[in-house]
Amino acid sequence: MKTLEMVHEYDPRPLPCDKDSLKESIRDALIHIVGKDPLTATPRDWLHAVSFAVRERIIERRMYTKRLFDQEQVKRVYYLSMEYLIGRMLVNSLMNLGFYEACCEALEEMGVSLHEIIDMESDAALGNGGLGRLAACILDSMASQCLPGYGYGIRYEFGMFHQGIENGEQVEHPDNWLRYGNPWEFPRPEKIFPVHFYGYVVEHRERGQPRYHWEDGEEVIAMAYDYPTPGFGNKNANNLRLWAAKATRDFDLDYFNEGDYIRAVREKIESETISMVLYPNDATAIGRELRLKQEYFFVSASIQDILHRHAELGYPIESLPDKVAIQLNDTHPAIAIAELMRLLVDSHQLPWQKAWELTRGVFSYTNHTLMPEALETWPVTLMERVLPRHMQIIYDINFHFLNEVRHNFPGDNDIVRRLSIIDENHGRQVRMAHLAVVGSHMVNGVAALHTELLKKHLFNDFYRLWPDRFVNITNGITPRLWLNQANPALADLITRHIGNNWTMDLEQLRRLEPLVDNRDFRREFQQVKRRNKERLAELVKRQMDITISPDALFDIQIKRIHEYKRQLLNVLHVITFYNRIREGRAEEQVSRVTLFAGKAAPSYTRAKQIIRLINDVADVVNHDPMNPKQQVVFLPNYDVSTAAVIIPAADLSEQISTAGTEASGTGNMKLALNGAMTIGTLDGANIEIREAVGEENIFIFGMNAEEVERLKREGYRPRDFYESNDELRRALDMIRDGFFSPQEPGRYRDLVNNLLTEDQYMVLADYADYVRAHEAVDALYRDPEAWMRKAMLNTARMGYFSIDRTVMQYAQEVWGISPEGWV
Ligand code: 26V
Repeated sequence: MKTLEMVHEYDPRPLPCDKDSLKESIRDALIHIVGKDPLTATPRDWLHAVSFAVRERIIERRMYTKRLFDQEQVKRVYYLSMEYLIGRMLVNSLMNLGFYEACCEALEEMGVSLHEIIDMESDAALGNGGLGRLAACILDSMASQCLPGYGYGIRYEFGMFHQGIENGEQVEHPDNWLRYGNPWEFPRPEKIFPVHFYGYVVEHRERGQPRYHWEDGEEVIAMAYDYPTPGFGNKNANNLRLWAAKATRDFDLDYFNEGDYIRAVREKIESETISMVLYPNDATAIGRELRLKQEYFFVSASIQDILHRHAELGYPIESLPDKVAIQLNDTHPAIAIAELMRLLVDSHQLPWQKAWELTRGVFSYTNHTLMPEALETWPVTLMERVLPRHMQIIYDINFHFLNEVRHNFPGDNDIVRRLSIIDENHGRQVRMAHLAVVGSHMVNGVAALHTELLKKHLFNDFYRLWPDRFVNITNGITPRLWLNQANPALADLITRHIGNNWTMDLEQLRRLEPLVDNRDFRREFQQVKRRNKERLAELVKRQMDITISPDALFDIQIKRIHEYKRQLLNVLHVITFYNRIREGRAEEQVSRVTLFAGKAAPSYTRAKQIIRLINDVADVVNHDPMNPKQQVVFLPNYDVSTAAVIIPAADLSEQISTAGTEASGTGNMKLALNGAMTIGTLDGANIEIREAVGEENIFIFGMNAEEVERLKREGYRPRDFYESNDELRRALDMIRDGFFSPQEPGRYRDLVNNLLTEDQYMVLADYADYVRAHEAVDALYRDPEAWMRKAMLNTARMGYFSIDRTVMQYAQEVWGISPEGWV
């Protein structure tokens, strides 16, 4: 590790971070940047002033970090992702920089409460769910571990929609997160790259060689916005660069000579729509032209930027894989493979084989889902129209690739058809996952089971061809946000007993294990959970005017609403529990609050129905005077900030997807780390969580992935389960016959009929064992001491799931980079 060195007379003398210096910076920012009188400034003015004072200190670090990386000629890794679910930045920055306390005091002396202004900041919600949050955790880890890692993405004008609930139903509102300006970003009007669409390709010969020119069509300008990201407890800051689309006319001096002025303005607006809105994970998004343009837009700008930096640092193009690694976060940026080939072959005029060797040396690809409907394909006709040169290059890549396949599997035409990048069976489609595998030197799944299933099913042919290309790198979460920030009371308790090294070395938590036998520690642990439950109860009261009791067991399912995640299974248990109470068969059962939160894709009708059902059931259950033991809550607008309040308050974590469907899950890790017990299937990372915490400290139920496969193969008949289980039949009949929707008795008829006839995710098959597992939960919860011991062991044994372990694995096994940074 190096120490900071000033070489230029104008170099920033690192700004002091004590209370008085912060006070001065905040005051200056309020007056000179925000432009407000301290006497009349609003809470948002103060928020912006503090943010400016903090970012001054971050950008200095960024400057020195960049200098160091340049000087040491390090290899950099670029993370290409359509999504970053960052959340709020002020507290995160203050904590990573280590002056949260100082800032709190500085503001207090100025008559402002940090706590009151924190909530004014809008979440940066530039992602859908797990994949986007993983990208944000990875950025935090790279900066904290001094790895030269850069994020590239899109600066969406509108992020993930805001979810409202009206009459029990989801309504979507636009997320205008930039409305009040964004103090965290540095616009870089000089960092611009042209991005080309449409047009056609002209072939000509140059010294006997064919050369290709992509001509005509449209051009959009990608302009950079930089978000410097500070590491935790060090002096490093990396960079997240988000691209916004700007009309070329803005950079065109002839603009004012335009004849058709109105048309010119319309074209400007059209080109700027490219970065307007984040697509929800929605079946209707698939195959949309604007989405393809978004993908190519940010990929093209990023690759140009990367090559530009490489050249500026004086490196020859042949050394690209020695200086650059590019990680593809799912297939969304996979067109980067064709784009790099295009630039190497057409602009740098490298021979195809050389260009291909460099390209494969640079790229690696992470798969995040096995769900067939989520796998990206693009109609060849669309690709030909929008990106004609890329389509040619994809054909060429495929030509060379299929020759290799034929060589390895002589005479096997079937495997050629299955492996081809072009799917000929569904009206000629480009399979982006195939392009990603062929163009990468490493492909990884995100949990052990997921990687095994990739090798066995989705990528089986590829695995037979190139077994060494496949690795598993199990996901992780950042302890800085998900324990230190979200759960200050627990963080403090832990630090008092084992010191604070756990924030950067989560395996340290193992040292808590002996403390499970310490009665005082157990009591303190329990008090922390209690306080966190009170904090959540206050939020529920404030937002929904529902009073929930912190004495009850908090049973939590928070994630995107999707059939495979089986919120319906949870609802069936809620109804079963309700029926037992009504029949006086529930003396043994503990009081429960079942809390759901999550968004449904706007066009995913069934998922929206599930939200409505949860709210209908909540309405009945919560208003039944004969039911003091049970409450159901659907908390609207789940996002990073609400997750940080819910997770520390959870007793029970619902991870109940059909085995073989959830690639990993990361909410499962956040909840267990915060001392919630998991009720879950043997799916995704749940399997590894069970290994880590011990099978006696987790409630596993239902079929495993093999059993699911077998039942599907042998013919699944959900009605058999319905007919042979009285409680299940009763619950389903109540939903179907309008018990929870008396105003509209037929509301859920189709939903239930679908469960009885198809039940794609085998809810009914797992129901009985799920109810049994919940009985075991109840039995344990009745013994608070025993429960607390197990909950504590969950916290103590979750060290493996630190994102720092994940990122170090990528660094060593995939990227070939090592730490380099300031102390
Ligand atoms: C996308 C779509 C789009 C079309 C409709 C259905 C559908 C279903 C799922 C998805 C998810 C796409 C990728 C994704 O977000 N995967 C998540 O990645 C997390 C980080 O690796 C992982 O923990 C989650 O298990 C995985 O679902």
